[in-house]
Parts: sequence; C-alpha cells; structure tokens
Amino acid sequence: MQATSEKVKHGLAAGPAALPQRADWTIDQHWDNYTPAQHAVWKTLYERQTKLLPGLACDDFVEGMKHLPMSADEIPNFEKLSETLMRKTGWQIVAVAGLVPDDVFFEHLANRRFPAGNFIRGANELDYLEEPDVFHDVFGHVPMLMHPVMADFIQAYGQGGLRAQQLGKLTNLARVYWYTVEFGLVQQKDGLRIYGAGIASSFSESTFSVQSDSPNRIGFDLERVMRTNYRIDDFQETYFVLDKLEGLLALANTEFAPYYARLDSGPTYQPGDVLPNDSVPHRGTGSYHRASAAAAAAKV
Ligand code: HBI
Ligand code: FE
Repeated sequence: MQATSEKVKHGLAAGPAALPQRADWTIDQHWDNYTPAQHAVWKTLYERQTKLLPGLACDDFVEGMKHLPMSADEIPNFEKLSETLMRKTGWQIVAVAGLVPDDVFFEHLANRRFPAGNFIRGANELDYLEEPDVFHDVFGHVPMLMHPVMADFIQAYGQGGLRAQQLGKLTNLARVYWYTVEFGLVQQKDGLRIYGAGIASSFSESTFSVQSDSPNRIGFDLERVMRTNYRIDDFQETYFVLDKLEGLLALANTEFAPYYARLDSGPTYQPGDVLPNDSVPHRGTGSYHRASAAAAAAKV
C-alpha cells in the first residue's frame, strides 16, 4: 500500500486495546526505550525527506525545522522539542499511544498541546501508516507549529472542534483540517509549496502533490472545502491552495455559525469534483486515480 502512507490513520477510531492510563490519554514518551533499530527507521525517513523537501516544502516549514532540536541521529525527545516550541509559539508536544477520541484531541489542541504518537513504523513498512506515528506527528507537524499563524490556527481548530461536535458539524470542520493542516498547499512567490503535514511526511505524496499533472489544485474556499469529501486511502485527488499562509489567520477568526447554517442544505462534493465557480490554478488529468481504480478492478 505504497501511496497511502499518511492517510488511513486520521479516519480511524482508537481501538479497544488503547485504554487510557490518564484521563487526557497522554503517556510518557519513554524516550530511553527506543531501540537502535527504531532510531535507524527515524534516520532513514528523516534523511529521505530532508533531501526531498527543498523546493517542495514552503519556506516556513524549512525555517521551523532549522530551529528545532531535531536531527537524523535519533527520534526527538518531546520535552526538548516542547522547550523550543514553548519559547517560540507557546506549544508543547505530549505523547499518546495512537489516535485519541476527537474530544480529547480537541481539548489538547485548544490548550496548545499537540498529541504525538510515541511509536514509530517498522523498517519494512516505511510508507504505510495505520495511525499517525512519531515521524508523521513530529517531522510533519512540529515545524509548522513554530509558525505563529499555524500555532493559532490549530488552537482555534481545537476550540472550534468542541463546538462543531455539539452542533453535529464535525465532519465539515474536519474537512477544513484535512485540506489545510494535513494536505494544504500554499502559493509562494517562487512556486507552489507544501505546508500540510500529511504531505510533508510522505515521500511519494510530496512530489505528487506539487509536481504531478494528475491532481486538481484549486484555490481555497471555506464553504467549498467544508462540502468536500476527502480520500483517506490514497493520494488526494484535489489539493486546496492558499494564496499565503496568513490566510489561516483569517480562517481562525472566522465565525463558523453562518457556514454551518448554510451546510444544513446544499450539495456535498466528491474528492475529484471541479466546480464552475472554483478558481483552478491546475485542472488535474486524473490519470493517477484512474489507473489505481483500473488496477483495483482488475484484481477482483
Ligand atoms: N488523535 N493522536 C491523534 N492524532 C490525530 O491527528 C487525531 C486524533 N484523534 C482524532 C483526529 N485526529 C481527527 O479525527 C479530528 O481532527 C477530527
Ligand atoms: Fe496529522
């Protein structure tokens, strides 16, 4: 399942084995327990991705990375990351065993605590993830948490998530998170760039999202995104593009109630849809997903 890397995860509920020790589902990172083999997996992923990302990831991602106590040598220590983050944007990294329930997740984000999986994928499954591991959560998310705009946006998402849940609109809000924090692209002066963690931590999707002719790249529009399903099992068919990262600031300060009211009626869009009113910097050929679908059909 090569291409699916960073997806399947966020769609899954925490399994019954994952009973919490603490009410907030945090655990100790147990940094000392990582084996040399686990540090080696981190190193493989880290080196592969840092080689790939220049020219693909946005400047703010690269800048955030530069100032963090993170290197190829070992899986980062969450306490050290938190010291740096706390000084810069007031965030902390807390360890969790895997996906945590939505309300627990939101409560952490609302308090500027980012829950990160403390485990790492196996050496034999570098591109496959069932739940977000330490490489996705730390390499993918933490550099952007060094950016004040992303720092505020994710906190606002946590606050908004609790409200959306009460209003029965979590599906719509989760699409915003998906198409920004996880799979967002931004138009930089010198080209299209990645800021989403799901892309930045995925080897194959980093090039696919920015360079392939196959996916649509559509200007970000809040209501449009709230109405659009996403794929959790493969590359996205559509990426939504911000003019600039500061667009997230406006989004964090947007009153969502009128949007939610409109969402009570009207259409839901499919991942590959392109609409008459979309601003479309790139209309995808769809070739990749057509070929995947054909291959899947041939197997049956
Ligand atoms: N738990 N650890 C963890 N990480 C996530 O990204 C996560 C989660 N629980 C719920 C969740 N994401 C999403 O389904 C919500 O954003 C809706
Ligand atoms: Fe994530």
